[in-house]
Amino acid sequence: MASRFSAFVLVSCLVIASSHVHVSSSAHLVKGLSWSFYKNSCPKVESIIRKHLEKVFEEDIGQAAGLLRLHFHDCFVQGCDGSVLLDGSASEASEQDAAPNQTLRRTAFKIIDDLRKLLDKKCSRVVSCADIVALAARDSVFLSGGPEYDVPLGRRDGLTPATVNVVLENLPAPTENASEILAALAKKHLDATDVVALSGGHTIGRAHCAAFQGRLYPTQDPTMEEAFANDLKGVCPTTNSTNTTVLDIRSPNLFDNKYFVNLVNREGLFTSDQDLYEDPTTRDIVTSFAKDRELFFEKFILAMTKMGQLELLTGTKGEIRANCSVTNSENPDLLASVVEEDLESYAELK
Ligand code: HEM
Ligand SMILES: *[C@@H]1O[C@H](CO)[C@@H](O)[C@H](O)[C@H]1NC(C)=O
Ligand SMILES: *[C@@H]1O[C@H](CO)[C@@H](O)[C@H](O)[C@H]1NC(C)=O
Ligand SMILES: *[C@@H]1O[C@H](CO)[C@@H](O)[C@H](O)[C@H]1NC(C)=O
Ligand SMILES: *[C@@H]1O[C@H](CO)[C@@H](O)[C@H](O)[C@H]1NC(C)=O
Ligand SMILES: CC(=O)N[C@H]1CO[C@H](CO)[C@@H](O)[C@@H]1O
Repeated sequence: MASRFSAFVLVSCLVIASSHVHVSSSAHLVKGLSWSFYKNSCPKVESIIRKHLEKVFEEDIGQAAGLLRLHFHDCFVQGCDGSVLLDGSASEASEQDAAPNQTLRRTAFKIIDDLRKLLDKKCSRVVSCADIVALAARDSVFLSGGPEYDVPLGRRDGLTPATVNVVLENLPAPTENASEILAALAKKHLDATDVVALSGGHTIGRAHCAAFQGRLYPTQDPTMEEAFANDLKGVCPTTNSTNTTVLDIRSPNLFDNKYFVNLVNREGLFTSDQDLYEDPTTRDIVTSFAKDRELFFEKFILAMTKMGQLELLTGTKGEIRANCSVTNSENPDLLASVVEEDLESYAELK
């Protein structure tokens, strides 16, 4: 397949070359998705999102990691339907109240809301929150130095928040070993290459001590490189520490293949990371990505495209949410504007 990936560091990405990669002309698309979904209804959707995120990341490139993770959580729980964005109602615990979700960055939700408003101003309410999240994840990869690629669009927003149990069942834990991670992702029709490539998302971003302290206390995980383990003990001096550290010690803010180099050197942060190298099932894939950045990029794009099509709502299913954190039927502003419209037409009739 044609693979002209472009990797720009943030400073040089003002010049965006025409190097979009269609994953493959034969890539399987879920019915209802298309490469040019908003061509007529919101032709500038991608440049509006890209421009806004360039500004956001100039201030804080860490936000890119938050947005990439948001898309992963959205897709794994009830499919990529924007349900990760829904606020919990008082009566029912939602996706946002479940444990693995507690470390999603608040700012990521704010950025999606800001994009929602920007797009509504330019195009009226046609772009789904789920598509905004998918495009924001793609831009996060690209603007952090990763590959450029096209995202098929046409996702619709879900009507139901996920319960805590659904979240826990669907999101793997960082304490799991490779065979558990492989089994969890196989349920999503992702194979070993997809699992290793997607885990490469940990080439940017941060983690809280709680996610990996079990590898330090009470006994140190013997697979951990010694100096690396000592550094981590400095970050998390006790099991109660609320500190954070970077996921990729070699190049924390750059989307590259150094995450895999870390694994080969036994400097992976989570058990779920490091065990991809320890387990013979995935070791060769890790090594091949550590040696070949372009190969990683190619497989990452394929896996992201698969992940981005998990259990979608398309066509007339679901809705286009006016406010990404609340369904339209529960949106007080929408109810108010409907009332206003009704009053106006009533006035016209008189
Ligand atoms: C394979 C199973 C996975 C597990 C067990 C896992 C687990 C975690 C955990 C525990 C954190 C740290 C959260 C914190 O403490 O703040 C994290 C962060 C992150 N994950 Fe994953 N993850 C997985 C897959 C993925 C995938 C598929 C992606 C995207 C392609 C991804 C992207 C990220 C990013 C970018 C961060 C950093 C977030 C930030 O800086 O705010 N992860 N992950
Ligand atoms: C992975 O973890 C599961 C659950 O703790 C355990 O049963 C299994 O033996 C582990 N697999 C390997 C290869 O260590
Ligand atoms: C947090 O980690 C840094 C190193 O990244 C360390 O210097 C600092 O002491 C840690 N803070 C706490 C409260 O443990
Ligand atoms: C955690 O914090 C509590 C109270 O703040 C303290 O009593 C306990 O010793 C701490 N545990 C560890 C392992 O440091
Ligand atoms: C969206 O809904 C949330 C929750 O109801 C609310 O807090 C927020 O202000 C709303 N945002 C906008 C832009 O109306
Ligand atoms: C229970 C809880 O705190 N869940 C959080 C998950 O996602 C967002 C971002 O941090 C929070 O708003 C939720 O409160």
